This record gives sequence, structure tokens and C-alpha cells, in this order.
Amino acid sequence: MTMHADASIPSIDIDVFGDDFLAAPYSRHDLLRGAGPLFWLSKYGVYGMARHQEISATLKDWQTFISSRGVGLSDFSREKPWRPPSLLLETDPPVHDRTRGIMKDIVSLSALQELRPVWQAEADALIDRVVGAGPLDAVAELAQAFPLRVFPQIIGLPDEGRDNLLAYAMATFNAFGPRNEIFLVSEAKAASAAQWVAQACERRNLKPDGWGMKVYAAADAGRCTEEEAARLVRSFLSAGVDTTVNGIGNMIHAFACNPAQWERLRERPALLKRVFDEALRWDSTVQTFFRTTSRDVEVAGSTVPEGSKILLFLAAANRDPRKWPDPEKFDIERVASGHMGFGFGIHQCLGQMVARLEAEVILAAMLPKVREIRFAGDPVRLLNNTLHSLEALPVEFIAA
Ligand code: OVM
Repeated sequence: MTMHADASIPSIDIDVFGDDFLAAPYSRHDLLRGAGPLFWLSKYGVYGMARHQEISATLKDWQTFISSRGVGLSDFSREKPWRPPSLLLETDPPVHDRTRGIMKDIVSLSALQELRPVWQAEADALIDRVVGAGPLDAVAELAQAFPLRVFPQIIGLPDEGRDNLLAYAMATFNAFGPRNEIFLVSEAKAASAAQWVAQACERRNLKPDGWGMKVYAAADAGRCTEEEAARLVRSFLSAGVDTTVNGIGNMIHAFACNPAQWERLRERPALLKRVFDEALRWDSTVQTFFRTTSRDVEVAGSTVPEGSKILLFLAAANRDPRKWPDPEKFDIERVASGHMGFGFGIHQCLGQMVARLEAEVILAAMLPKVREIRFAGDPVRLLNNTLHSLEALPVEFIAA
């Protein structure tokens, strides 16, 4: 479509939101990383970065690479956002500092410590039902079932209609990409889910004592308005479900692909705390996010003009050989800290300890009981403009 005016910037014409790319991103990341520290994606008229070092530097400089014009392809200063912008994800300081402070106080360490035994019991019961019981779909029966059981509960959502959360999140994450067929189909499916979510975020529909109502307590304390509170509750629902669903699903998939790693973990259960981070490094749920430049800025010797969109391939940074030895290897003994699966900088995932807790209790439940995670069929991909997602994962948990 467009050639880049600056001939020193490599131009790539592949469709990074096309079915082929989304179905098998890892086999194409080498091409992106190899193009250089900064490249031009001609089909969309945006810049891209796929190496760890440059993505890290970009995410660190939030004053130059801003979020308030959207972290998707759409520039909120030119186009109407698909939904009212998130007060966390799609804001810059000072608003971001205030809203993040509110949420941070709710998702506290002490809140999570109280949850651990409760969630462990839930995970134990769930795993007991599927171990040695023949083939299962680890997406439906585990990766979706577990978060949908524990997360809406802790937010204090209405009991009815919680399955709307998945359809809503699918459309939300697709909306960060172009208005392609993938987005349009998920948007059509999510119309009623969006209505359910909007209602679920209202004060009168939240249960007392949940994290949702705690946001309204912050409104009562003058830290935000009533309207902001509703939108912050929406952030819990947008960011907290499909991310963990796919994080858990991708982690089970990683072990099914690498049975020796499961054996290793059973020999050394102390490695359990590292597993989820390595799983996210190896196969990141959130593959990409954009930033927008707030000024003309020099990047890798080229000038990127103000108002440019830059697509950051977080999942490619997580397998950048310049950063990681043997990056294609899923290795639970590796120290995966520094991975971009939770992002980096001021916007780094606020709920990461919740996600880790979910993954840890599931692994802890499986470890003594599951000798082997064996494929019982081919995994089925669910294409999404942002998420690396599974539609189905047929496996068998062989009893120990
Ligand atoms: C939000 C939000 C939505 C999607 C993702 C996300 C990964 C946050 O509404 O705040 O973080």
C-alpha cells in the first residue's frame, strides 16, 4: 500500500493481522526481528518493533509512546473508540496514576493471601474430576472453567450470564486490531454480551464485599466519580478473564508439547513458581499492543513523526535470541523474568499476581495427581487480533 518515505526503514508487506500470521505467529517473528530494530508495516501504515531491547525502551518511555490515543490500531484522536476508553489501559499519567492506585489497593497482596486456600480447594476439586477420566477439552473444562468459577465470584458479579464475559473479551481484544472479518464476527457475537457487561458493572448489580463494590467504595471516598467506577469495574472484566483463560490453556498446551518438562516439574516441584512466567514467555497470551508517539522521536537512527502508531510484538520479544538463550525451548528451569507477557513499565499488568495465583493453584493440584499430559487430538486455534488463543485442547491427564 504505502512505501515508507524514509528509505532506511525496512518495509514489510505481510498482513500481521491475517489468518496465516495469527494462526502461526512464531514462525514469522524471525522475519520481523530480522528486519531491524524498527520496521514499517505497509499494509497498515504503522511502525513495528519485535526485538526485546527496543520494545523494552519504548514501554519505559511512556511520555513519548503514549497510551491515551489507544493501544490498538485505531488512533483515538482521529477515530471514535470502539468503546469508551479504558481508564487504566488507554490513559496516561496523571489520570492513569490515580486510577491505577485505586485498583492496586483492591488487588492487594493481603487480598490474594486470603484467596489462595479457597482457590486451591477449587482447583483440587476440578482436577480430581478430570484426572484419569479419559480425554477432556482442557480449554472448556479447565482453562475456561477455572477462571470463570473463581474470578466473577471475587469481583462480585451477578450469578446469571457470566459466560458473556468470554464473548465480550474476545471482541475487546479483537478491537485492538483492524476492522477485519475476525473482529466483525466477534463484534456481532458480543452485542448482547456488551450489554450484560455494562449492567454487571453498575453499583446496584454488584455483590457487597467483592472487588467491584470496592471500586465504588473508592468513589464514595472521593477518589473517582461514579461513572469512572463503572468503567474501572469494566477493566476487571475486560482484562481479567480471557487473559487468564488463554494463559492457563497455553501453559497446559506447552506441557503437552514438552512432556519432559512436566516430568522435570514433578521431580522438582520447587520450580512451580517459575512455570507460569516461562509459559508466558514461550507463548504469550497477549501477543501485541500499540503505542502512539506524542512527538517526533528518533528511534534506531530514524525519525518517527508525532502521531505514529507503533505495533509492539511482545511475543516476539519473548523469543528474541538477542535476549534469551535457546529462545524456542520451553524450559521451566529458565529464569524468565524480564519477559513481556505482562507488558512492561507503568502499564505492566496490574492483575499479574491474580493470574499467577490461578496458574499456581492449578499446577499444585495437578502435580501430585497427573503423571502425564497427553494429547488426545489436535489443538484447535481460535484466531484473535491480539490474543494467542485456543478453541479446544483435547488432552488426557494420566493419573499418577
Ligand atoms: C481494560 C483492559 C482491557 C483489555 C486488556 C487490558 C491487558 C485492559 O479495559 O482496562 O489489559
